[in-house]
Amino acid sequence: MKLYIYDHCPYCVKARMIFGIKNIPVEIIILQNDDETTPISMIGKKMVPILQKEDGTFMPESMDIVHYIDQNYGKAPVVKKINNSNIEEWLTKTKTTIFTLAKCRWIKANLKEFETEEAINYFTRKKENYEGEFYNNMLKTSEYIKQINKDLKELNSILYSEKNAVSSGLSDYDFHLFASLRALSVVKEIDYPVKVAKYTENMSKKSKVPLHTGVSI
Ligand SMILES: N[C@@H](CCC(=O)N[C@@H](CS)C(=O)NCC(=O)O)C(=O)O
Repeated sequence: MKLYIYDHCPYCVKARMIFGIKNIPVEIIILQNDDETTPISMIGKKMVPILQKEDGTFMPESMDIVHYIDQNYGKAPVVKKINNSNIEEWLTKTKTTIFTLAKCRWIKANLKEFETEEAINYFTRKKENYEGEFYNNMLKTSEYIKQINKDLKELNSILYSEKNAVSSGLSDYDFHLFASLRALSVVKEIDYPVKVAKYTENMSKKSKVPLHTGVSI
């Protein structure tokens, strides 16, 4: 199987996680961010992640990929479906802060999807149209870090354990939560409370999706 992704993409992180967690071999292919032709030829739109299954067909949608792999590969399924978690509220509340901090940094972090000027400009233009200039967002760093540090303390108190987000065992929320925390790992000088820090490291190891701490800005 092949998984087409961007390294920064939180949805792609979710899809990557299940292969790592279940030890299922997959070839990871990182597309250039301005490559519209490849994804459109596969699924009719410019969106990743895309899984190329063993029969050659293509599957989009991160959580569909997670459940497809979980149910069809490896031993018994490992992902529980749980509704209504306060983790969901936390993720909704922190979305703007986390991704405003991350987006203006991803283009500077030497990620593979941003190898060319054209790829960087494509991403910048697309995001700045809706979310304001990266330059200005970068200037708001200390204000946003203050906010996320407060939010992370709250997460520390609602997190089930150092290993799981909402219950003993994996759930969809582990995929959603780790995807956001991994996005945040491109930001330097965040104060991670102990349980959140251990959860992030444990999930990175378990899923074999490396954090961006090594290229953080
Ligand atoms: N619902 C989709 C959303 C995927 C998505 O929005 N991917 C973004 C990358 S993070 C994308 O491909 N956007 C188009 C673009 O970057 O031009 C999923 O869960 O897989």
